[in-house]
Amino acid sequence: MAQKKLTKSAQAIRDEIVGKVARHFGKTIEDATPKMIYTACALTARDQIMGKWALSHKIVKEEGSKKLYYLSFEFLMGRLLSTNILNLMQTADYTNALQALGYSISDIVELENDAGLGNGGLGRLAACFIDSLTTLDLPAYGCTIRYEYGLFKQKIVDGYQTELPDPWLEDGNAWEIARPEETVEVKFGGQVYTDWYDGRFSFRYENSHTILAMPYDVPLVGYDSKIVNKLRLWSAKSPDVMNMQEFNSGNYVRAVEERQLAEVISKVLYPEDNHTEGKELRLKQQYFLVSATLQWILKEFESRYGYEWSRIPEKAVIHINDTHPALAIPEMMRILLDEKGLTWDEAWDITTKVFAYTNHTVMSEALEKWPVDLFRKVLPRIAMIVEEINRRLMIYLEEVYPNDPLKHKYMAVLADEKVYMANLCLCGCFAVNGVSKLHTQILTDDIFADYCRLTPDHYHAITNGITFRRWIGNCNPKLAALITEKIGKKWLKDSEQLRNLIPLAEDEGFQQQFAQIKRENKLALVEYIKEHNGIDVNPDSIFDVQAKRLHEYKRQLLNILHIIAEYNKLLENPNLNYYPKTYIFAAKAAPGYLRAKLIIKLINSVAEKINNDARVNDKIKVVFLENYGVSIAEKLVVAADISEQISTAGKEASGTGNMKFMLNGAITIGTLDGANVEMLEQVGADNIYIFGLKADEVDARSRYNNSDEVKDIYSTNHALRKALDQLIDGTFSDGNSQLFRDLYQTLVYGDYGNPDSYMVLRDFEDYCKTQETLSLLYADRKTWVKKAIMNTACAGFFSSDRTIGEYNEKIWKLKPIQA
Ligand code: 26W
Repeated sequence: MAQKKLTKSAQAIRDEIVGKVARHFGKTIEDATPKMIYTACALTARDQIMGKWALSHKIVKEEGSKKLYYLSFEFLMGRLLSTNILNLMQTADYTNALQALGYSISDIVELENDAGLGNGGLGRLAACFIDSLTTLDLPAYGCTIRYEYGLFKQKIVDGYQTELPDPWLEDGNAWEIARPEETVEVKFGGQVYTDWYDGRFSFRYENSHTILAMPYDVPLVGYDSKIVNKLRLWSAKSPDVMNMQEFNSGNYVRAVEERQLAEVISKVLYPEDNHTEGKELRLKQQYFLVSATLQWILKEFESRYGYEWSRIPEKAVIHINDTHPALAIPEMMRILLDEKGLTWDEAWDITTKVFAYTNHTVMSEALEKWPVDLFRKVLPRIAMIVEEINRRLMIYLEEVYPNDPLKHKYMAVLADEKVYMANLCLCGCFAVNGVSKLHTQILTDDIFADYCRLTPDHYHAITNGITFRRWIGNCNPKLAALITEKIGKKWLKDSEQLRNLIPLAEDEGFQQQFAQIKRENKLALVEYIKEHNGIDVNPDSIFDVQAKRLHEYKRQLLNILHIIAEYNKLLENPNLNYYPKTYIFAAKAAPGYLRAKLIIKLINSVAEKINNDARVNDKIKVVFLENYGVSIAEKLVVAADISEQISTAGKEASGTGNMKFMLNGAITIGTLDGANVEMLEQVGADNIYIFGLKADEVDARSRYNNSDEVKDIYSTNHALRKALDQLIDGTFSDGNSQLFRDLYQTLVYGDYGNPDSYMVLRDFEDYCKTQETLSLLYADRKTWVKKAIMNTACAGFFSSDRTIGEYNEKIWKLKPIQA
């Protein structure tokens, strides 16, 4: 291929890459491996970011800016090279420089391991937020654990999910900078003694066990921004290289064992999502992150403002991303009381002005509660502080809600020997928010209602968002370029400008270009599926995608039961006029969530049967893509025609995948749940397909046993009944009638006598009808494409820049840096 003449800036980048390969690896370009080229690219981008960083640091310091510390156990960053290059606005230069060296940028960026430090929505949201914060020039630090192993890799073996470790740091991490000089000590266990000293109580810890927390910083650039922020990742280290006493007495294994035990704290991310189990190691992780982070925050503060502790809320705001980092509240109290010598009232006054909390789920099994005994053993001083917070809370509650012991118990931080983390946040934070309008309404009217009545102005609804730089700019470059060609380039930073596309929805030329890009993206996915699953997929079939964690409330079961019914229908009517359809699933299940894993097996078994049945082969295909994560999401959202957002209404706090599909022109089939409600508001009822029970209808049904209603549906809806019966007649399990019996059982009879708790049967008929409407619509290509364009055009509201703007206005009150 003839090479383009390089621009000056592309030449400079090419020379930088060549230089890095030489200096870092001692190789010429000809001898370098592609992985070396990747690392060299990352290092050149990092150099530029570092240059900006020093400057930005100076400005933040000079301006004395208030800073946000966003504490989260998960930051699902994905790959960084291409988004960093995009944010530096150098995509074209890197593309051309690499091409001149004989490489394609898309191959090179694929060599980076995903930073998979998260389970799902909550972790990816944190990553989108940090991009928007930086893009908006707001000073912020993300704080998390440097897990040596991210979320497990999923491998499908014989249709079953198996889990493999994710050693993402194995080849090194070009983006991080170790900061050993900022290491702090975190103490666990031991005993607490009180002394009367200098006219006041003081607390002494004895026999506690020290673990070192060493930070690694990843600098972050925003899109066309002035500031460089950072993600701080804490890694656990043992203070002792090895125990020399053991070593000298010949116990070589024991000598290093202790060290390993210490370091296990930052070894692996817990793979549970929407479920908590109360494991000691998890509690240690929680305290490790918050203690290290708070020590750092207060040290920074002290070095600038001395002992003026009451000014902390002026200079820092600390965000607690779900309850997992809630121990930051008692830890702040501990440091202010025991180390800085403040009184309880002084310390509490500061603490309750610094912390803000976001709730991300209403699923009761996800609400954290810890046995207080475990607290007393692992965190004895924190246990004392929590007890005191609770004692004072009870006095206050008796004043505001007199003679109501049940309510007091429900609102307690400590009750029945358990620590209730959400209540700790509600009584210790100055702001609380839900992640969509509907979700916030459920919080304020229902599960947090009694707290909300006390300080209603603390409660906010802030609908989630996604960063458009990654979720269209980077993953759908052709569509991004087409949009820029039509409405100018400002939309990547000013997302409401996408509305300027609305008139183009009627423009035939634009429709064709839009449809052509979707087709090209589908072709790329077809190739990926062929390579990874060995399945031939028709690019002209409807791509119907459900990609998200596997959970009963997300109802992959509803989707697969409908597919089974479609399959049956086609077998019964071979001449049916049927628009070809490809159903694509991608989902990880928590390793201990057996029913979710069984649903994965069912999807794979149904896929196996249908894909190998010549009678329906040109009509339906079912694909399960293994190892879903950020990078696979990037391939799926751009290629989908239909986006499945079919959770039981009231259960999905917001969803953010829904927004990614919408932005890239997929049409949603969904319930009135989470942010779907607001998608409907934005795009209008003509352009989104809503079905099923509403949240209040679901709620009403959850309050009484409705076996009769379920029985009635089972006996009257024949297609559904047949699909259900096929779960236990061996159709999809080589004659084994037991394999999927648990799924049948929970739907038809229920776990505790309450059948169909996620309303799969109740919503089935409406779902099928809506699917049929969509298939008919797809055949009318023009109308479909028009609606698809409308989805992209109306997605502007879902930019995380808007979300961050709202957080800042309502809660954080940070000032964008000026200079
Ligand atoms: C302690 C175990 C655990 C781990 C993770 C419990 C709960 C979680 C998260 C709260 C689960 C989660 O990711 N929730 C999702 O958060 C997204 C971002 O706000 C929302 O869009 C999703 O609807 C919500 O399920």
